[in-house]
Amino acid sequence: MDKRTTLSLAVVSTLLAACGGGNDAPAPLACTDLTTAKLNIANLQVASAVEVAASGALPAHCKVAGALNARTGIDGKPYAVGFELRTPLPAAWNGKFFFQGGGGTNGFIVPATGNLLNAPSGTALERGYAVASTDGGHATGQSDVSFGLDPQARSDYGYNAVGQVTTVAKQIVQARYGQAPARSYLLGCSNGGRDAMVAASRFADQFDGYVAANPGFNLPKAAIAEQWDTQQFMSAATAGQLPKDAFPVSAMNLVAQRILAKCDALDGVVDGMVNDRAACQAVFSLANDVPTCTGAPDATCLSAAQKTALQNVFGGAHDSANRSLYASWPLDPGVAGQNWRFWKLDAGFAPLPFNTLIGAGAMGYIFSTPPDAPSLADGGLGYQLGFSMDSAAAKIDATTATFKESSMQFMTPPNPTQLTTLKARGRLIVVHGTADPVFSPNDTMAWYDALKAADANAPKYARLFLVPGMNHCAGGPATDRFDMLTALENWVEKGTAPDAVSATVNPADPDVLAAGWPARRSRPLCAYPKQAMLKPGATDTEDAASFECR
Ligand SMILES: [Ca+2]
Repeated sequence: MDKRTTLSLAVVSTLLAACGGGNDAPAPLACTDLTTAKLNIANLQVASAVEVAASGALPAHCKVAGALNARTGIDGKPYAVGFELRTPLPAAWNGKFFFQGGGGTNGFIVPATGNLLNAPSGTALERGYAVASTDGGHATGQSDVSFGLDPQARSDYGYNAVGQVTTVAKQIVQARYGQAPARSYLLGCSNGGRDAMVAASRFADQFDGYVAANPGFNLPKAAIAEQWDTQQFMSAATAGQLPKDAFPVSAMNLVAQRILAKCDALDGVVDGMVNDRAACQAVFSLANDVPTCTGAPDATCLSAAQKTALQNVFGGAHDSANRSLYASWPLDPGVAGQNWRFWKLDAGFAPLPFNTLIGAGAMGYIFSTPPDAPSLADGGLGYQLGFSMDSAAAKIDATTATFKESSMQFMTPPNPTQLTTLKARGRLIVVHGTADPVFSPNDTMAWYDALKAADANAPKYARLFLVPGMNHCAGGPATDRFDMLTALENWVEKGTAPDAVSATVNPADPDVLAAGWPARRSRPLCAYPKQAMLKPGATDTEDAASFECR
C-alpha cells in the first residue's frame, strides 16, 4: 500500500467516523447477549441464544432460535416466521452467510448446519459459514398443509419467510461479529431450490450466489401434474389395484431397459447411463420401443393400457382442450430408480405414491384459491382422482378478496427471464436430475432457454447442469455426488465460471448397487445445453477425464 492510499483511507475513515459509521460501530455481542432486548430488531423475538460445544464434525458455534411477526391467522391459529441461525466462533467465521433452503411444505425448522446436499461430505457450518434456516412461516409440522387456509401463511411460505429471515439473520450476524457478511449464498433442493430461484428474482440484492437444485420452479403447475399422474396410472389399474400394483417394479425396469437399449450408446459408451438426453428423446418412443403384451402383462411387455398411461404421464398434464398445464418429462433410465418409484408410484411407508400423499393436500389447501380443503382421510387418492384438469386446475391462477395473491404469484419467481439485479451482482447455478419424478427438468430447461432468448449473456450469470439418471435431489442410477457450493464460490469470488463440474456415484445408493457400477465412477456434469460424451479414443470409461462436454 503506498502513502497516497494510506492517506486516502485515513481520510475516509475519519469521515466515516464523523458520520457515525466506521470506527464507532457497535462492539460484537457475545452469543448469549443476542437477546430480543439487546438486538432490538422490529418484530423479532429471540427464544434462545446458546453456545453449542463442538460435536462430531460440527464445530463449536452459537445457536439462535427466534421468530418474526408472531400473529394470529384468519383461521384463528398462531403463526410466526420461525428461524434458526448458527454462527461459528468469531475466529472460525469465514466472513460469509449461508441460507439453507427448505423442503416440502416446510413447517418445522431444519437445524441450520448448512446441508450441502450432494456434496460428498460436510456442512456449510463446518466450512465456516454463518447459517440460517426457516420453517417457512408456519410451525404446523412436516405434513400439515392446513396453513394454506391463512393467506399470510401462504405468502410467508412462498417467499416472505426467506426474505425476512435473510434480512434479520444478517443483522444478527452483524451484531455477533461486528461486521456484515462479505458474501451471502442460498442453497437448496426441491422447495429449497424454488426458494433459491425465487430469491434470485425477488431478493437478488441480498445474495451473491445461489444453488437451485431440482427446483420446484412452477410448483403449483407441478402439483397439477401430481394429480394428473395419479389419474393416468390409475387408468391402467384393474379393480382394487393402486398405482403401485398397476405399475410393478418390473414394468418400470422394462421401460428403463428399453430406453438403455435405444440410447445408452449414443454418448459413446454403453455404461447404463444416457448422457445424450437430447438425442434419446428424439429416437426413443414408448409406443414403438416397448413391446405390447398379447397376453397377460409380464416383465417383457406392457399392456396397451399401461403404455397409454405412461405416454400420458411423460407427455405431461393437459386440460380437456389438450392445452399443456405443466411440462413433458424426459424418458431416462432413472425412471426405474427407487426414488422415482417413491414419488410417482409407491411411497413404501404407505401404499400410495408420495405425489398423492403430499400432492393432494398441497394442491387442495395451499395452491387452490379459494382452498378446496378436501378430506385427506384416504391419503388423498379420492381428491386426486376427482381433480378436474379444467375447473380445479384453473384455481392456481385465481384470487379472491381474502386470498389476494394466486398461488402462481406467491410460489413462482416474478419475471424469471428478467433477472436484472442478479445479472448485476449475483450468480445462479441450477441443477436438475433428468429423472426427477416431482419437478420436470423439461420445465427447467424451458425456463433456461427462455432466459437465454431474452438475454444472450445469461450464461454469464446463470447456468443449468443436468444430472443424467438422477431422481429428486439425489438417487437413481446417477453420479449424484458433486460440490456445487465450491463451484459457486469459485464463480462468485474468483470469476471462474463453471463449464463442467465433476461428479461421482454414491457407492451405497441402492440403484448404483443394483446397476453394479464401480465406486470410482465419475462423470463431468456439463453446463446445459452441452452433454458429457466419451472423448474419441478414451479407454477408461469410469473416469470423468475420459469425457468431454459437447
Ligand atoms: Ca451411455
